[in-house]
Amino acid sequence: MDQKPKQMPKGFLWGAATSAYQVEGAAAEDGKKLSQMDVLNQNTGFSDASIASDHYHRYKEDIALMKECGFNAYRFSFSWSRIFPDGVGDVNPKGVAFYDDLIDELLRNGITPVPTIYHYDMPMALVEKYDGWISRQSVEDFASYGEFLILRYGDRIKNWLIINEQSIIVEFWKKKNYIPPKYHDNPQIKFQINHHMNLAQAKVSSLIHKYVKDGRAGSAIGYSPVYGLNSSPKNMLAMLNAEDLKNHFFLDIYFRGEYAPGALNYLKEHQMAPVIQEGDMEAIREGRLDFLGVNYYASKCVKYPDKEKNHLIEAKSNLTGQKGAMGAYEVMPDFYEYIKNPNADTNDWDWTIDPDGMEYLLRDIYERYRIPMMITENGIGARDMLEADGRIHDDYRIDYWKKHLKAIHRAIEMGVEVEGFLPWSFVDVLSTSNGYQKRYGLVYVNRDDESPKDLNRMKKDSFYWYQKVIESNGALLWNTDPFVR
Ligand code: BGP
Repeated sequence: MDQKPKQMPKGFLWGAATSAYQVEGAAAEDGKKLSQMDVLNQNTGFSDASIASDHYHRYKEDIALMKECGFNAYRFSFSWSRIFPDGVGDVNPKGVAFYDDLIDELLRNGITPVPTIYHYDMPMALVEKYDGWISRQSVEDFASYGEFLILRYGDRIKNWLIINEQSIIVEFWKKKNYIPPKYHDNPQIKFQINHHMNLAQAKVSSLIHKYVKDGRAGSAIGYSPVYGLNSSPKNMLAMLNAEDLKNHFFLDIYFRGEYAPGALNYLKEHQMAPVIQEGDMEAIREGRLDFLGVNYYASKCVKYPDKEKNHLIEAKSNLTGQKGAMGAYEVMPDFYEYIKNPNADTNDWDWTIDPDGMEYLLRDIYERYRIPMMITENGIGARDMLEADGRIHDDYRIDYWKKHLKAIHRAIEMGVEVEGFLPWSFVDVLSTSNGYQKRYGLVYVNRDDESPKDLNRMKKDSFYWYQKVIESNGALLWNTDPFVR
């Protein structure tokens, strides 16, 4: 038996993640104009994005906390409308200076910046001008925005995540995009948007390769391994169908420069395939990515659609946090139907808790594409309680991350290249569906949906635990002493 103590490989990136509209606040300050997310988050019944976690004003305090925790990396996203308030044209010097300062402060503290260029927040000006991603003009405008970032910050940033969670943008296309109502009944639009994003991402990837010395282009995919309900041949086929449309459909583009044929043909049969122009696939092939950021929260389970449900049904989130209150499970007719996995536990918002899924997906993706990966999101949303003594006892989060980190380590033992762990989230942020009711952070932000209160930062128990995990480069995960966790 190999008695070498278990830990993560040398040089492993340890940190956490956030995104601009969910953490920064200052949504209309210092020259920034609104993004589609700032607008979509108004009047939801939850908090909006105008203050969020006030990171725009508190980034130095936040970076000091990252350093205290031992981070050597941090994933954040640029806000397009802070840099270009109208999406194109005049640049906003104060916005550019904010990211200069943020990046320099990270570097001064020994923390490698891992930025995302686009995390759902298309400038509202471009939505008003030409319906945002629905127009092909978005490809050129995104490339200009990306080029600006690369030329400005490329001397300090090597690893670029270009687009966050294209798969989720397709699945929740009306929630992750401001879609004018006239398109709402046309599901082809979501695959057209996706095609434009594929082109935009490929262009920016080519620019990274052109301008950044040793630069690497990546993307953060929202990824769920799909399990079949059981060994019934039809259900196994449904599993393959869902893997094709929900996973290979994106990763085949990123790493092979082509659409997964099964998924594309299915979309053609159902009049949902994107319009692909001459030269598009060449551009996509040229812009293939170098690494993958994996956002993993939950696995999915499917069966072949029941007769009475065999029609297009779009996914809807659980908005109340009452287990079982899922809005709707997605159905693609004659292809698959999402269902609750009868063999796995869930959190209060019906997200499956499945650490084995982490090992499964890492090995599965590596088998298919042989690419390096980093975990760019992973975490558990919960209603954290601030106790009278100012502590937050989030044992469930420690347990969740401990199991997922062990699964990552197992995948590494099996030969998968995993370069880092940047879980969701660093401080509590505005949830995409549930405001501040659902929290993910290592650091509590003292606010709720009703009031921003004092926005003070408080370290949760998971912060102290993670600090020790990082210090030991993961070895602590295998410590069996009940007094050490
Ligand atoms: C991912 C997003 C993040 C984040 C997270 C948690 O899909 O990239 O932006 O919010 O999910 O989701 P939610 O906030 O909906 O609980």
